[in-house]
Amino acid sequence: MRIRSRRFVAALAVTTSVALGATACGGTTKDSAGDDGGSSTTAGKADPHAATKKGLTVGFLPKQVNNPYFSTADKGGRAAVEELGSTFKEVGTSSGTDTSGQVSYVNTLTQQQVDAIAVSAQDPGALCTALKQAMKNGIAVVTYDSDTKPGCRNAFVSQASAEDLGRTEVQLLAEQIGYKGEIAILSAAQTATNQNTWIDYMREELKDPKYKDIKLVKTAYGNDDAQQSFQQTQGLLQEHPNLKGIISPTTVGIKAAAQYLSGSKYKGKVKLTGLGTPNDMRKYVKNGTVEAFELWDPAKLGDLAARTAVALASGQITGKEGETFKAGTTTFTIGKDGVVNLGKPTVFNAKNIDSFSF
Ligand code: RAM
Repeated sequence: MRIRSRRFVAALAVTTSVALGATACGGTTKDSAGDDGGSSTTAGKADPHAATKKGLTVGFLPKQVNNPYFSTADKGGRAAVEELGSTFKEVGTSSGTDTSGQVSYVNTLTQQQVDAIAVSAQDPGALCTALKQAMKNGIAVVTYDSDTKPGCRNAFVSQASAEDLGRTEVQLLAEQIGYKGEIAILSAAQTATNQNTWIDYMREELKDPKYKDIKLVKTAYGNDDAQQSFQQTQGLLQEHPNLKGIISPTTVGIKAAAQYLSGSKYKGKVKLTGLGTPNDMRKYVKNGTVEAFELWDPAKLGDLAARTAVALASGQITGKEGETFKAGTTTFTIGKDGVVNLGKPTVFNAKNIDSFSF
C-alpha cells in the first residue's frame, strides 16, 4: 500500500519533473531551490536493523557508457544488486559532456519509478532539479565516482579521499621529474566534479616549498574523448616545448596521452602519471612511456554504490553523518556531507601491474 501510494505520487510528479528538467539542460546551472550544501537525507530515521529489501530496481547512470572504467564499475554494481535480490539497469550517454542527456536519463528513471539511482555526475549542478524531484518521489539517490552538490543526493560513494588522490598524483610526478620543471594537467570535462576537486588539491599540494621549482603551466581538457585527449596532449607539447611532465586524472586522458607520447620523441622524457586502469596502461609501462600511476578498483566502487543505494532504499541509512551500514563483510560509516569512502587507491608500476586485471 505504502509503495503504491509512493508510485502514484511519482507518476503525478514526473510531468513537473520533466518540465523542470528541461530548464536544467546544457551546462552548469545554479539550482533554483538555492543552497545545495549539506547532503539530503531520506525522510525518517535510519533503522540499522531494517531488513534489506529485495525486488528493488536500481538504475545506474554513469558519466559515460562505453568507457571501460564505467563498464567495470557498473559490472560491480550489477553483481551486488543481483546478489541482494534486486534488479539492475544501466542507462547513460556515450559522451562525457552531455549533461542535458544525463538530465533526461534521470527523468526517465524517475518516470519508470525505480527505487534507487546511482549516478556519476558530469556536472555538479545541472542534475540537481531532476535529482531532487527523484528524491521527492521517494527514490534513493547515490552519486558515485563524481558528485553533485551535496543537497542533490542522499550520499556520495567516493573512490578514495579526494585530497589523497590530488596530492599523491603531484607527489608521483614530482619524484619522476626530480622536483623540477614545467608540468601540465590533462583533465576530462571542464565541469567534472571529481576531476575539478582533485585538481584543486593538486594546486594545494604544489604550494609546498619542496615544489618551488615546479611550474604548472596549463590545464587542458580532453573531455574523456580519446581523440580530443590525444590532440590536447600534442597541443600541450607544442605550446610548452620544455614540458617535463603531465598529470592526467582520467582513465581516458592518461591512455590517450600515453599513446601520443609513446609514438613521439618525448617517450620516456616527458613523464606521465595520473589515474588509469592497469589493462589500458600495461603496454605503456612495459615500453617505458609510463613509470607509475594510480587507481582504485572500479568494480569495488560500483559494488559499494549499489550496496549504499539498497541500504538507503531499505531505510537502513538516510545519508546522515555517523550512520553505519554493512556492505558485504565491511562496515562503512557515512562521513561529513554524506560521503562514504571506498578506501585507498593503489599505485601501479612495472613491478606489480601484472597482478591486476581490470
Ligand atoms: C574517467 C572518468 C571517471 C574518473 C576516471 C579516473 O574514466 O572521468 O569519472 O573517475 O576517469
